[in-house]
Amino acid sequence: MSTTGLPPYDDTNIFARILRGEVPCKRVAESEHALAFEDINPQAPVHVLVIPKGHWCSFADFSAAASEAQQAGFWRLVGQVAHGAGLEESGYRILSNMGVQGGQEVPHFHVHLFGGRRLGRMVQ
Ligand code: IU
Repeated sequence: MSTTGLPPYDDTNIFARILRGEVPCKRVAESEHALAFEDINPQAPVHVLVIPKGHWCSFADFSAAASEAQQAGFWRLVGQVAHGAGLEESGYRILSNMGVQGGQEVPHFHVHLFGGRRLGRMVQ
């Protein structure tokens, strides 16, 4: 068990299976370093998940262990998806739940991108 409360990376998790093409997704964008797809249970008119192409359980792992190129490539795609969805004028939110206490359910690092409506305060 890691300090995040998550077990070590397990490549049978659902996002790893999506990355391998074993499970379908509604793809929004893709780059060498990351894949963006629609959340299956959207919480806003735009709700996209962006995941890195690598084996990182959480933001803690990704930020500590991914290369500079991997991190830059990942965040570049997050920005491109927000731009591509036309959200820059209205605004949007990016969020990553980190670890069990942070509410993370899928143990492959991901960022949520929300937009398309006025977003309320969300820390509970
Ligand atoms: P979390 O940050 O780990 O709590 O969010 C996981 C998200 O993954 C959540 O919003 C789910 O709706 C979403 N999701 C998905 O898009 N496709 C799936 O097959 C599964 C979860 I399982």
